[in-house]
Amino acid sequence: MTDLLESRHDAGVVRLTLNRPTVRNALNTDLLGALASALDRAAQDETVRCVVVHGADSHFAAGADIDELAERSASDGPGDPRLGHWQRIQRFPKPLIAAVEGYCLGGGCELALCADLLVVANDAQLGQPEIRLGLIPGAGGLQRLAITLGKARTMHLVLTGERISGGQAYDWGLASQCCGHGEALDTALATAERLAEGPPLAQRLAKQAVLAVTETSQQAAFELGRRSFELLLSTDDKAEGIAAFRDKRPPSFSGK
Ligand code: CO8
Repeated sequence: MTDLLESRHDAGVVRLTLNRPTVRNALNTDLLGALASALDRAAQDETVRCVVVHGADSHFAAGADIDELAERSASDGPGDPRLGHWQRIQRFPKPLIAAVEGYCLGGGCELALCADLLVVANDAQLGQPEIRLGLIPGAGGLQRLAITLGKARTMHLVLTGERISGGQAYDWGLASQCCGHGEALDTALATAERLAEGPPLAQRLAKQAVLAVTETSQQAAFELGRRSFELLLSTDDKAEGIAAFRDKRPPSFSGK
């Protein structure tokens, strides 16, 4: 089965479906690479004006693939292909909308936060549970949360790993639209259709200008977060966190 489904919703809108439903659409290297390549193609194709990304089977994505994460260590470093895939996703220059139902966790939440517009079902569940694996968010999610939510709420989310509902994410300013259960994709596609009729050059520059205010000036913080994530990949606590997830038991962390 293909991990990423790609279709034209209408003339100017591409729909990308994360499609690993048996693992709640967890983002493995192949899926991330396919997503990055699809966005590269959409960026080059003048007929594409807007992209909507969502998950199959009523969930967005439950994070990085924990089986792959178990094998990663600090020595993978900048040569790790996943890093390049994330960078290509984050550099997509046209409007990108994430339509979120169900679980939107860890790297899945980080992917949703990369989108320019986030449409959430009110009962979706968003969170950064990496701390329970002895890790931190490594793809810019921590920084994007801090920029939008400020210190107190971001600390709470990343230190406890607790989830918030889609309704809460909307109330806190993380999401641009909130809708009922099962309505996120249609709501996102309707917004995408409107964007596809807009002026592409002005949209591209508007996106750049907003990111310049909210993200570009924070590059040192993004870089520190990425390096901290890489360091944590080789700790005993990460190994214990992942073992505990697999054994379906609470972890016992040693601080090493
Ligand atoms: N990776 C791999 N497999 C997963 C993942 C995942 N992230 N999430 C769920 N699965 C698998 C489960 O192992 C299970 O498999 P099996 O059927 O073989 O036992 C199957 O999906 C269904 O899962 P559950 O039985 O647990 O289903 P529930 O509905 O009870 O729970 C949850 C769903 C809440 C999503 C639960 O599975 C869960 O907590 N998953 C882990 C969530 C998590 O910790 N995510 C963070 C991962 S770390 C991360 O994302 C770091 C990103 C770093 C980016 C770095 C860029 C450089």
